Amino acid sequence: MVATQPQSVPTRAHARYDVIVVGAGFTGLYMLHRLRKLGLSARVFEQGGDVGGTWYWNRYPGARCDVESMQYSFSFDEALQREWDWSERYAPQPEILRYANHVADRFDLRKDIQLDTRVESAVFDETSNEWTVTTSDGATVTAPYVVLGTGCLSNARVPEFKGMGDFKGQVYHTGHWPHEPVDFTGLRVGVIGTGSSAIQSIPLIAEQASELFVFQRTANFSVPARNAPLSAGEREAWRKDYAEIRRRAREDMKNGIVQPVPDRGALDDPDEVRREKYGARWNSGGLTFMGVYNNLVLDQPANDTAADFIRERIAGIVADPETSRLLQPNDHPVGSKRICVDTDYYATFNRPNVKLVDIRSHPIERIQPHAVRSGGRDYQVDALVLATGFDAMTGSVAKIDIRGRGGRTLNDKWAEGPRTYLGLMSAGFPNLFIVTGPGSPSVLSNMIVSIEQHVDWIADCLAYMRDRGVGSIEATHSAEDRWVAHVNEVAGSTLYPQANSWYMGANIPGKPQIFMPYIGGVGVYRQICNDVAAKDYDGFAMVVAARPQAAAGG
Ligand code: NA7
Repeated sequence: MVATQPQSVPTRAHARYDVIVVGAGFTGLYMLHRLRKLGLSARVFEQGGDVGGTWYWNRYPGARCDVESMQYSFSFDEALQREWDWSERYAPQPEILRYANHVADRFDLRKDIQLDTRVESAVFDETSNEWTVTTSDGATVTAPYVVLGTGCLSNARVPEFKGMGDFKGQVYHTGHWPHEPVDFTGLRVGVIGTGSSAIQSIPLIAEQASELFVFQRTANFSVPARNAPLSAGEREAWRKDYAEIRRRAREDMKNGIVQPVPDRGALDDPDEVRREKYGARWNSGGLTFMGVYNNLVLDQPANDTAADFIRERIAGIVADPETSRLLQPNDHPVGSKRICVDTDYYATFNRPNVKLVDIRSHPIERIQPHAVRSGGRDYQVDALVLATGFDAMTGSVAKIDIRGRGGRTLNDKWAEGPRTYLGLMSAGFPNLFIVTGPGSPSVLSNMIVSIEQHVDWIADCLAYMRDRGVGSIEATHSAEDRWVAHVNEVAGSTLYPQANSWYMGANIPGKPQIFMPYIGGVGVYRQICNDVAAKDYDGFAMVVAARPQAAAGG
């Protein structure tokens, strides 16, 4: 493990800060750094035992980022990006966690971060324009501003299988993995779920387990990562042009990942050319597969060409015809859920110790003390891995009792689905900022690009308010209505809403089904946010403070 630094000091009861930040993932770390630069006092509360957010929790075997390390890293500090050497094309989780720790130490952030502390409630006082935040250690702190950096994929979801409590073996969730390595050698293992976490971990678990049963409800599209060590020369090649690469990621790319920009749609090329292009991307590996053509998530016939290509590749890899058929996704357009990036996932099903169980046709009936029962058959297992995902984007926010104007809770306001203006604020909840929230590009993008943009926007906004003696900022209902309509309109013009994905909240029973992230692209979105700021925060209501605010800094 990584953290060897002294842990943070507990908060004084009734302490007061300029800003309270929830979460010490990449958002919390950079936000704190920016707030310090503004001379503001801040306290970060983190429920985990160390910094790193999603990379602190997701320690399952094979966990790594699906965005290349040279792009999935902070750009705000020139020396940091020149000095940190990523070892592989796609950094594994322990290395990303080391990086988060390095950032915390390098910028001396730890002294304002309180670990092992959950924020339980945040209540806005309309008279003082302040938030009162209570934490799991019983402390109460106040601040004019709260920033939610709670992450989009940090609230692990455990489905309720009948009989779960009777299971006698160990149960692991990929998003809540133990800190010690787990050894499956000689064990019969069941993995439930075939999303990205499962697809990354299954090949490694299969190498250890005596028998591995993979319980699949929905097949996913996955492309090879082609992961490899990064040489010093390759790192230097990136760095030679880093400023321009970062600029392009921020401004020119839809998803914040620099890649060749397609100049045509899939049907503009003859079949052989198309196959050649898909083949080249398949061979170079990674998420940019979806960037071969400019209409793959817009046009069904175009999408079919890419989906068919991947299905053919699966058929070419997996020997058993029935397993191959089951592994070929057929119920959603490719890319309408983030495609997975794998190392030997499909080939793993050629191993004699690995069996795919179709729980779409035969749902899991119950968990037995030593087995998973599906289709009337007991699959004997000694350990269970739940790769069943997250209550994404809103789950971690929903766990906090947030009360805004008139005592209304955010959960009540969002009962029919999250509503925000720019993903940054929700009307009725003044001075509460959300980073990479619903209504922003968020999970559709390179998260670090999006985090930096949000944090910078919020920091600039706080400086603007301080300079003008403004005590509160709040999204107006009309601006929020217009933004929600725009987010839905853009989503509706694509194939994304056709998938039952966690983008839609479809994986959580009872969760309203609304397409949460903004598909317009990070470049367009950044421009919109900049324009709003340039027009004196158009769509936000600002109220001049009755008395000087503590956020005036010092
Ligand atoms: P995902 O992508 O939400 O995958 C969860 C998987 O678990 C998926 O295959 C689900 O099947 C399956 N699942 C969930 N609940 C059940 C129940 N009740 N029964 C059977 N199967 C179930 O989460 P991941 O952690 O893999 O990835 C999350 C993101 O992290 C990923 O998109 C990357 O951006 C990084 P379903 O599809 O719902 O039929």
